[in-house]
Amino acid sequence: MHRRSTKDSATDRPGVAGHLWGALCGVLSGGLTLGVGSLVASFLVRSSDPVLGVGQEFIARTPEWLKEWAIRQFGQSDKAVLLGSLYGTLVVFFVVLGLLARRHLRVALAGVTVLGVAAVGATLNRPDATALSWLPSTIGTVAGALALVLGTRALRRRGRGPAGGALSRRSVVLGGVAVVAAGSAGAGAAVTSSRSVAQARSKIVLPKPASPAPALPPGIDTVEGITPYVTSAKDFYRVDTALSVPQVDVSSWSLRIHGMVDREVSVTFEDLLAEDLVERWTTMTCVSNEVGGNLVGNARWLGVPLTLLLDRAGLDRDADMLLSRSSDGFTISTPVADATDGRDSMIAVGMNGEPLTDVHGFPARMLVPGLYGYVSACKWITEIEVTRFDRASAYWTDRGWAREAPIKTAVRIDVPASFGQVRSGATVPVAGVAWAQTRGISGVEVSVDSGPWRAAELLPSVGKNSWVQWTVGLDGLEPGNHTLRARATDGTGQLQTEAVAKPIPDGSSGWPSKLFTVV
Ligand SMILES: Nc1nc2c(c(=O)[nH]1)N[C@H]1C(S)=C(S)[C@@H](COP(=O)(O)O)O[C@H]1N2
Ligand SMILES: [Mo]
Repeated sequence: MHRRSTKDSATDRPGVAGHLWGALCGVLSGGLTLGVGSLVASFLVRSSDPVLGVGQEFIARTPEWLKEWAIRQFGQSDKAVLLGSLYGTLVVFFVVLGLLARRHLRVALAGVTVLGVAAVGATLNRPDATALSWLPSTIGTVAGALALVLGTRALRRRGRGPAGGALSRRSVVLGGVAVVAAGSAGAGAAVTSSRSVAQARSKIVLPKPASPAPALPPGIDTVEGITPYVTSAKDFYRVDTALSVPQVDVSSWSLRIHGMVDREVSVTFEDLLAEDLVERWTTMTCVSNEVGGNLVGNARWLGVPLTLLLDRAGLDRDADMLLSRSSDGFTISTPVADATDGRDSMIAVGMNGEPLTDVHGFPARMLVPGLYGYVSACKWITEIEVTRFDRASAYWTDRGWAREAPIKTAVRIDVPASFGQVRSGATVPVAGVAWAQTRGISGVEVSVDSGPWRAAELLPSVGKNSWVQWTVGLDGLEPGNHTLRARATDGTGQLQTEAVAKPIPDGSSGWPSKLFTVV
């Protein structure tokens, strides 16, 4: 009895050093689980990465209001925040397991196993899962469990903390090296894959369009602080469900059009470039854009007219929906009527004179002017299934967003800045952008402190599918706080609605306002 209790005293009450060792053991085990998992995943399918799998599953199961909140709160960094909190949770989880392992190794092992099973489930649930998707999480879990067993054994054998012996110290170093090696090999493989895609992309020479876009007219971008008329790919907003940007191998890529068609059509990237390409200015907008928000951008897109490909396939007259699918299994439903009514719908391969960037859908994406992105703009597109709304549905429409989602007339005030200060006595410049794709903008008006509406000047535009910049100077404002409001009228003479609506289910509405101070 006496002997046992002396032995136990070392493992039961190991002091701070022992706790640290336990926690470290847990972190090493976690690092190995994830590192080895990622490493194996990088050799099989990127999407079978345990963390990405769990993250994607997490996104898919997150309630709508929380997702909305995250996008509003963190904007473009929503994915970084998600991954960060996922890693944080995992670190805490493994520290707890490491501390538990000392006395309840079985419980700790059960914990690792539960996590492993969850990761396997999540990766198998991915739309692009393969027959081997379960493997990375499984091997990672085995590695993590092994680390936990060995680490705990080492501790028990020494009966002391890591300060107690060279073996412990060596195993810490070894474990650490293994984690770093596995992790960096996994990361390295991911970098290599995105590099080879970047390299393939840099070799692409886009042909001159058979039908070019109009040149930019003089007189745009003339107001300081106004949104640049052309949005660069770098500054273009990004919205998608992909935790890691899909890296598509362009040499094996193809787009297949099938379903309710006379004949299936399959085109490679080379096939697309060999067609007569059209180039068009189009402003894209996300349905999640709030009034005054920046999930909107204007670019010069190069691509193959969608109707050319659809005509080749021959649509069944009963078909009313195009179901696009991306390389990562995301789906988008587009009404056939909108896509084929003569607007410049295309399968785009170029943006502002360059091939698409990976973030914006390389090698090809769909574009239908006048429809919010989630019902039109499938990135990394690989498939268009011609079908019917009563037979199929898509990712966001399954989650409560509208089936029909034409872009609503909208205006944004860019100048003055929110809560900006302007000098009294001088003319106050006011400026912004307005859009009503397919209808165009015929006027923008502003009003200060609920005073009379004043017409703004519209700067030149390149067409109805692109936004227009507007500006107006305000004189004689008293020092103090002021509220500015704006409203636009579309090309059909319809004033944009004052009714305030949230983004869900079919886009926000309402007149934007801005507070500024004359000092
Ligand atoms: N494959 C894929 N395509 C997608 C999405 C996505 O999540 N996955 N999001 C859509 C949404 S909601 C919008 S608003 C646009 C955004 O395109 P961008 O990121 O190039 O601006 O892409 C659309 N296409
Ligand atoms: Mo969107």
